[in-house]
Amino acid sequence: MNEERHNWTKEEILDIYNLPMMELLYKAATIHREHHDPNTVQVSTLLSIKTGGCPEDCGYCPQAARYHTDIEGNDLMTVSHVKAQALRAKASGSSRVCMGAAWRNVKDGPEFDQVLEMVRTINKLDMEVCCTLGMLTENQAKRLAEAGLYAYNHNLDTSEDYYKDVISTRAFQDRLETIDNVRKSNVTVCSGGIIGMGEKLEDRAGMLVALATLNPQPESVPINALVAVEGTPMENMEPIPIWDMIRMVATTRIVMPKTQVRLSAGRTEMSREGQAMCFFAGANSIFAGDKLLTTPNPDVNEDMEMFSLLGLEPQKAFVKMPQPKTVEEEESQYEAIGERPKWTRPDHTIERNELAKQKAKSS
Ligand code: SAM
Ligand code: DTB
Ligand code: SF4
Repeated sequence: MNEERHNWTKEEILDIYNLPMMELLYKAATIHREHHDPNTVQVSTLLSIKTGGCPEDCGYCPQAARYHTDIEGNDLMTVSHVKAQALRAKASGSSRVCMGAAWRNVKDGPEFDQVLEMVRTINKLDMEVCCTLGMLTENQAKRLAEAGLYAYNHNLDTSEDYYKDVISTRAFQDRLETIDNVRKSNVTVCSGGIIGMGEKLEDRAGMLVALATLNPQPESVPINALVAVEGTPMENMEPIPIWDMIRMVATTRIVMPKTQVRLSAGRTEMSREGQAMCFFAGANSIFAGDKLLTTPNPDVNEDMEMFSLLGLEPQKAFVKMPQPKTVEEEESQYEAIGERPKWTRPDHTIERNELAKQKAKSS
C-alpha cells in the first residue's frame, strides 16, 4: 500500500511526471485502486455567489476588476437563490456545492454572515458544502466550520517561483497562511492549481511539492487547465496538450494517494477519450454544470452520458464506509451491504483530534 509521504522533492516529482506514458498510467492507476473506488467520481457544482469586481491582479482571472473582460458582475447572491441552485444541483446528481466569491479576503460583517447562512442552508440539504472566498483568518475559518462547512478551496495555483509572474497583489506565503488557518479548524482543505499559464515543468513539479509536503496533504486537489479569457493578460496562451493534463493528474495521484484529484477547468476542450484517460490516471472528481464560475463547462447531461459510457457513478455525499485494506475485507463489506462498497477519503478530523489530544497530554 502506498501511504502519504511528506518529503517529496522536485526532482523525484519531475522523474515521475516524465516517466514513459504507459509506465506512468500503470503506476497511477495502481495507486488509485489502493485508495479509491475507480468507478466512482465525485460531482461538485460550482456557484459564483459574488461575481467580478475583484481588486486582485491574478493574470488568469476574468473576475479581476482591472481587466476588461466580458463577464457580468453581480452582488452577493441571496440565501434563497443559493438554496434553489443547490437543490437543482442535488437533483442532477451533485453531492457537493462549491460557492465562489471574487474577493481578495473575507471581511467580517453582514456579507460574511450571509455566506455563513448559505453554508448552514446547504448543509441542511445533506450536501457537502465548500467555499472559495479568498484569504481567511483563523477565526473566520472556525466560524465557517461551526456553520457546517465541509471544505475550503484555496489554490496555490503554481510554484512559489512562478507565482510572482502571475500575481503581484499577494504572495505565495499568504496562500499557505490561509491554508494553515483552514487546517486549524475542522474544515477539509481543497488546494490545487492551473497548468497552461506559460510555466515550466519545474513549476508544475514545484507546485506539487508544495502541496504534497503539507501534513496532512489536502483532501482535495483541483487541477485546472487555463481557460484563456479575452481581456486578461493570458488571453493569448496556447492551449495545453491533453497529454500534459494526463501527466499532471497521474503525478498528483502518485504523490498524494488518498487525495481527491479534481479534473477542473478546461474540460470543454477535452475529448471524452482524454477525460477517460484522466479518470484512469486517478482523477476522481469533476465540476459539473454548464458554467464554472464565469466560463463554460460541459452540460450536465453530456457528463452523465459520459459517465454511463464509462460505467462511472457519481459519489454520494458524506459516504462513510471504512476503507477496506485487503481484498477479503472488501469482499466482506460487499456481502454485508449487498453492493460494491463506496470507498471514501478517511476522515482526518478524528485523526487530527486524536493527535492534538496526544500532543496536549505529552506537553
Ligand atoms: N477569489 C478567490 C481566490 O482567488 O481564492 C476564490 C475564487 S478564484 C476564481 C478560484 C480559483 O479559480 C483560482 O484560484 C484559480 O485557480 C481558478 N481560476 C480562475 N480563473 C481561471 C481560469 N481562467 N482558468 C483556470 N482556472 C481559473
Ligand atoms: C478550482 O480549482 N477551479 C474552480 C474552483 N476551484 C473554484 C474555478 C475554475 C474557474 C475557471 C474560470 C471561471 O469560470 O471563471
Ligand atoms: Fe480575485 Fe480570486 Fe480572481 Fe484572483 S482568482 S482575481 S483573487 S477572484
